[in-house]
Amino acid sequence: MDRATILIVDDEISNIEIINAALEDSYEICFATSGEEAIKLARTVLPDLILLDVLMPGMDGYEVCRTLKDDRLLADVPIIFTTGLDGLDAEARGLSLGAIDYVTKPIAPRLLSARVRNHIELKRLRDQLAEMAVTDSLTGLSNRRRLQQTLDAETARLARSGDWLSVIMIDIDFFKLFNDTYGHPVGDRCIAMVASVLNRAVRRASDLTARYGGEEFACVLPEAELDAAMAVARDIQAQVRSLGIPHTASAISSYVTVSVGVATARCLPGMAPELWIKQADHQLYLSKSAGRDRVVG
Ligand code: GH3
Ligand code: MG
Ligand code: MG
Ligand code: MG
Repeated sequence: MDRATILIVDDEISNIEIINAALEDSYEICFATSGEEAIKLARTVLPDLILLDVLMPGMDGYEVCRTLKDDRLLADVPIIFTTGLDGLDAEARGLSLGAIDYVTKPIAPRLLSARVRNHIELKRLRDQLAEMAVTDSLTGLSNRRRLQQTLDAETARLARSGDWLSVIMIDIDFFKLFNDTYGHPVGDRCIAMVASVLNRAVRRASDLTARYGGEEFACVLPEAELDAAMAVARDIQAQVRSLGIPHTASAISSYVTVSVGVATARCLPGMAPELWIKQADHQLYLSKSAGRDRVVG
């Protein structure tokens, strides 16, 4: 398991040294000596936890906390205030700003490392749950929820530059007959193998492969024009065929095949993400009508 990264923020180096000594054996540590520096560093390293001093010249800890909570990328990073200020008011204020815990100086190293360990563990579990909530368990591809989130985000982002977006829809041919012939468990394995083809064919980090429903899949390709998207789609179609999964009941082949629809358009402000899905689905329908095992774009 990767070591978690902790960002220590304190204007006094001696405090950083004490905290570092308590944690360095178990975690990757980075530190900042001002609020401004902390925010910059947090955006580049995306820490798993932040230990944040309250009293600092310039931006104080409360202000840093507020800024981090407003940042989409950093809002979920747990923050523990470490401060010489004690008293109910200071603690309540820190917690009400969204900090997860509050420890007062002088730091008790054993107590601090125990609290940090618990919060890191909670963060891992939360990250795992969040990942599960957007992942299809049979194939490991994104599920429909992440597909929708990604489409929403990408259409909004690409509309600002008027850039291209392509969506590919893939559907396994005569799959009901496949299940009828080989049984549902073999059908599940077939779905998983087709999914692995998608992951091989779609390579850019910004691309997304998703299970849209039963034996249907979707790929989102930001900044891909029609030629690029068609090439990916043909690659998928050819690779599925060359998996060579027997399908004796298919009316068109001895092997499992897929039909593919491609939708490509420039993103413009106000265009709904559903347009791409609808269009790709329509092209997929044309591909089925034209005989299956082909790409229509
Ligand atoms: P077409 O070529 O027109 O796409 O025909 P088809 O039989 O593939 O289309 P249809 O949509 O009628 O059937 C899809 C089948 O996929 C029906 C359903 O039993 C099966 N299916 C859906 N989800 C799963 C799944 O998770 N596992 C398995 N094994 N089968 C599934
Ligand atoms: Mg201080
Ligand atoms: Mg279908
Ligand atoms: Mg089908």
